[in-house]
This record gives sequence, structure tokens and C-alpha cells, in this order.
Amino acid sequence: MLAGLALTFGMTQVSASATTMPDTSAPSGHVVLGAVDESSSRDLAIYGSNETAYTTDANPGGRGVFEHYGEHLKACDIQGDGNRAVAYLYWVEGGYEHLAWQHDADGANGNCKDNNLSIGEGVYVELQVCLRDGANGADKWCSSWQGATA
Ligand SMILES: [Ca+2]
Ligand SMILES: [Ca+2]
Repeated sequence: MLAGLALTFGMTQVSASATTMPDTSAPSGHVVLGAVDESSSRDLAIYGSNETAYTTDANPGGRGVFEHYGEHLKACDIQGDGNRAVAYLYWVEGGYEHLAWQHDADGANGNCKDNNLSIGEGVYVELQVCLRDGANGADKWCSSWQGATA
């Protein structure tokens, strides 16, 4: 997953360190994955943008949201299907790769769970949402990584 992202970002240097995924079984988190060479990173945008992603099952059971104001990553379980929604946000800042995640594990009760992050203005981010059966289940029905700006 992250190796693919590294290619998206054009940062071949991170590929080796990014092959080890962090443990995302905690309800929410934010880890620094490793240093990268930002010399080939994208130009920074001036204005932020929000993004919404849906899981790829036919009747989507999960929604992920990135809100650029205050940098919120939200996971929303939108179907009583036995699966939680797990949202991910990936970005590169200060020469390091970052990955944050958020679970909505209390059922499809109309709420979303929020990971309140701090990301510099104009930083390019990528959002993904998946379904997962239990804290330690395998991610499935994952959306593509969708870009936005913090
Ligand atoms: Ca569900
Ligand atoms: Ca919920």
C-alpha cells in the first residue's frame, strides 16, 4: 500500500522503509514512517480542500472524510454489516512520511469518529477508507487513495 503511495509521490527513497506497516489496531493513531527526500515532492497549494471517500462494496459500508480546516480525519460506519470503518490519511511533511488512522467501531449509529490532526497549510494529503471485521481484521473494500490539501 505505502510502497504504491511512494511511487505516487515520486519518492523512491522511501520504498524500503515503507514496506513495514504500522499496527493500526488501535482506534486511532498517527505515526511517522520515515524520512524521505522531498526534492521531488509536489508544489504546495495555497488553499485547502476537503475530501470524502467511500468503500468499494456495492452498497458502501464506510465513509472516510478529510476536513482541511483544523485537519480532521473522520471514519464513519454507515451500514450495520459487522464491519467497522477505518479511515487513513497519508502525507509527507518536514521530510518525513506520516500515516494517521481512525476507526469507527461503535456501529452504524449515525456518528463519525474524529482524529484531530495538525498538518501544515498547503500540505498534500491522501485519504483512504476501508472496512474491517474487528480491530485486527484485514482491511477490505478499500477506496483508492484520494488527494486533498491541508
Ligand atoms: Ca458497519
Ligand atoms: Ca459509529
